[in-house]
Amino acid sequence: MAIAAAASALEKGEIARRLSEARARTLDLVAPLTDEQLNRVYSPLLSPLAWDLGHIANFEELWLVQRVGDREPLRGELGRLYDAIENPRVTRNELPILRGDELRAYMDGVRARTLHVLEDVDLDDPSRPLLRDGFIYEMLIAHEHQHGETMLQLLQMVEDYEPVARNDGPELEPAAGGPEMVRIEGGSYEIGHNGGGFAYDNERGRHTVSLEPFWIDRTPVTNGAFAEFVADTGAEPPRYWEPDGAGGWTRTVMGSTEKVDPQLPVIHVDHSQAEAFAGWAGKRLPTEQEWEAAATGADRERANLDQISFGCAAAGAYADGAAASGAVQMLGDVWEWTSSDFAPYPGFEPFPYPEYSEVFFGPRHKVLRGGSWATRRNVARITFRNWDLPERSQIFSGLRCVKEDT
Ligand code: AVJ
Ligand code: FE
Repeated sequence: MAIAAAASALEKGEIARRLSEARARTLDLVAPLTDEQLNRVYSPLLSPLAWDLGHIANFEELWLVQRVGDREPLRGELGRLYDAIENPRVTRNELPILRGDELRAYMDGVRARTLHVLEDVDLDDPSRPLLRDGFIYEMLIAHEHQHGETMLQLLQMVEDYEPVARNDGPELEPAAGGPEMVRIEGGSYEIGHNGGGFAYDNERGRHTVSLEPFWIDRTPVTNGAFAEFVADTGAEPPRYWEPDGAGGWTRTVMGSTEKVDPQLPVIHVDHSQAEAFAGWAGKRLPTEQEWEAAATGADRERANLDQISFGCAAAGAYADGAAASGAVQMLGDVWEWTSSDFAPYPGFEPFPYPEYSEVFFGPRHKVLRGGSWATRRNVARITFRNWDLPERSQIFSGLRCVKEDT
C-alpha cells in the first residue's frame, strides 16, 4: 500500500514536470513576439498564434480539468471558439478569442487547476480508461508539443523572428556517403503500435501486411535534386524559394534570405510536387506501410528533431540513427509524404474522441511520416501517422522515393 502510493506520487511529479516543460517550450517559441504579432493573420492557411495558445489551454481545460476533474470551465462557453473543427483557420481571427493579459491569465489559471486535479486524482482507478497508463496526460503533453510545430509553421513567415532557447540535442554527425537506394526484403511486416506506451488511436492495432520487395532512397530528396527537377520541367519550386537572378535559388524564412543549400533535404513541398518529383526520377512515393517497414530500427535519440537547430541537417547526417535497412533520417528533418490516404487500420476504435482521427479518414488527407526538425522528440516514432491536405506546403514536408525491385 505504502509502496503503491509512493510510486504513483512519483509518477504525478513526473507528469507535472513534463507538462511544465511543454509549456515552457511553448512560451519560449512566442517570447520574441509582440501581442500585435500574436494576433496578426500572416496567412489564411494558418491561425494567429493567439488562437493556438488559447486552444492549447482550452484543450487542457477540457480534458485535464473538466473530464478528469469533473469541474466547470473557467470561462464558460469560451471553449467553442477553440474547437478546431467548428472554427476553420480562416475564421479564427474574427473570433472574440482571448488576447494579451487575458490570454496569459487563462493559460495560467487552467494550468493551476490541472495541477490541483492531478494531486487529487487516482491514476490507478481501473474504471477510468482515460487514465490508464497516464493516457490522457500523455495525450495533452503530445498535443502541446504538436501545436509547437504548428506555431513554427507560422513563425517561418514572421519577419525578423529570432528563435530563443534552442533545445539541446545529439551532436550532428557529418553526412555519411552511401548508396542512392537501399533494398527492403519482401515478406510480412508488423505495422502499427505494439501496445506498450502511448500511441494515438489511429496507430492501433498492430497488424500484419505483406509487402513485395522494393528499394527506397537512403536519404530524403535534396534541394539539389529538386532544383534539377524544377529546371528540367518548369515545375513550381518549393514554398519560400525565389530565383536568385543567376539561375539559382534563394530561400526566405523567418525574415532571413539565404542561398538554397543543395545538400539539405527539400522542405515545404506539397503532395503533388512530391509525386511529380518521384515520377520525374523514375520512382514513386512509398505507401505508409513501405515507409514503416523501411524505418524499422531508426533511433529517435539520434535524429534532427526537437527544434535543436531550427532547420534541416544535410542529407546523410545522423547516420548512426539509421534504420536497420540502412535508410537514414527516417525520423527528423522533414515529414515525408506517402502515397497513402489517411484510413483506419483494421479494428480501429476511436479513442478518446472521434474528432482526433476518425473524422479525417478518407481520400482528402494524405499520410506523412517521420517527423521534422520542428517535431518534439516525444512525439516522433516510427508508427506515428501525421496527415494533411495534399495541397499544404507550409508544413515541414519533404519526401523520399521508392521503386520496384525489378
Ligand atoms: C496530426 C497535425 C494533423 O494539427 O490538425 C492538433 C494534430 N490534433 N490538435 C492537426 C492535432 C488536434 C493534427 N495533425
Ligand atoms: Fe489541437
